[in-house]
Amino acid sequence: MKKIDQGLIANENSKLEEALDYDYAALGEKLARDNIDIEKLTAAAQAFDVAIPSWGTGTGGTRFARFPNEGEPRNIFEKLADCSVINELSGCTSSVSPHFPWDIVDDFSELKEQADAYGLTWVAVNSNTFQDQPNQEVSYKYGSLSHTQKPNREAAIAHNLDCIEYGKQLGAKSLTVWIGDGSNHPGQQHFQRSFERYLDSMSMIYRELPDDWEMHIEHKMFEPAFYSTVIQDWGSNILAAMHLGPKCKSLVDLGHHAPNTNIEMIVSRLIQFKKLGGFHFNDSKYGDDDLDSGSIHPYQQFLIFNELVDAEHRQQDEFHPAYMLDQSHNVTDPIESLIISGIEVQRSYIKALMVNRDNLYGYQDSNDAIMASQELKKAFNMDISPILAMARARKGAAVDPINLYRKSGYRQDVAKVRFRDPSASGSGIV
Ligand code: PSV
Ligand code: MN
Repeated sequence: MKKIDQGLIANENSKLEEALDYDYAALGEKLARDNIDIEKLTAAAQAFDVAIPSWGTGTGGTRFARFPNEGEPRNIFEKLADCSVINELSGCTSSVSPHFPWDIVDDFSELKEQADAYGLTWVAVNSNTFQDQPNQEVSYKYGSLSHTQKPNREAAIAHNLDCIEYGKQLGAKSLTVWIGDGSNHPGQQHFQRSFERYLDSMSMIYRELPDDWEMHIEHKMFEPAFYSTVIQDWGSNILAAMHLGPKCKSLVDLGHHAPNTNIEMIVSRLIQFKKLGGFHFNDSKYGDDDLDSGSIHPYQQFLIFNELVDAEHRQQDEFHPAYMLDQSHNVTDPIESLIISGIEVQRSYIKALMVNRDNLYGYQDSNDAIMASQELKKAFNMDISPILAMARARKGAAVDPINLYRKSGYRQDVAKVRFRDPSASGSGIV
């Protein structure tokens, strides 16, 4: 089942076919001079996939305001429909990551069937213990899994166990835990005791994890807690993951670090110790800005993929990181931002595949700093757009996705039926 008219895609693609063939052939010749087979890169682009967060399809906002778009999804079924549009046009986003309780439904089998019909799969389930729900008996105001009081910790543990049950019904295989726990004032929280309480709570969840599941921990330096967070950086993250066991790994959200942090090096360390669980891709200028992937620091994103491709090349053990976008779209149509972002992440991956690893290792061993950095820059500076466009064309996706999306009139069509209470805040990250 498709949301975008297949005839429209075929028709629009055919108008661009001749120019694409020409550009693709020219790039193929250029790459062949460096012994790079363009067909291998195109096949890799076709196989590449990055998951969409269900909450990313709603309009985001800040603590000051949220300006909802017309026709934004009101429930997980509508979010799923938008995810299908993103995948139909980008050809590289065939999985969806749900967030609970936002995405709870009465009948998960119906939700699974709907995703199956779109050709989408469910990945990592996300728990939410950073917000109180209506009628919740205990509050997360002062924390959840690390709360000083047992009933509050128990509620957070129980919610995570529920998330595993929902995920099982959807066919997901991992639980991602991000908590808002932390403090706003020096002295407010005992650092060691709060971490101990967190580890105790997490071990109760870990114990219930199905054998073929993984648990991913997401660190974040600040926000909503502004002085300290319980899992503030990759150090606390990997310590917790090592403490909990082999099924627990660290997840890197690009926006959750101090500006100028060498994230690619963190990635390398996590790979080395078999603790890299996955990514939340986004971009950032100042903090956890949740901007579109590759829109601010495309070279950083490439350097991260350079580490990932290097691990693939070395056939690193236990290396199967999960890729997902995690962004907040405050002023754009989320469908457009997510299409572009998925393709930008795919672009970084393909460019990293173009690095000649033997040359690079040689330059590193002979301490040739200039040539080593040029080897990376050469790949980064190459415009590989024809490869990505060809990969989309071959998958029946759109050669020019944004133009096609606008021509489809999808947003205008859903706006006619998706009425919502204008005072509702919605379930985006606000
Ligand atoms: C909040 O910063 C956050 O972006 C975390 O990264 C989570 O992954 C996401 O929200 C959803 O809980
Ligand atoms: Mn995240």
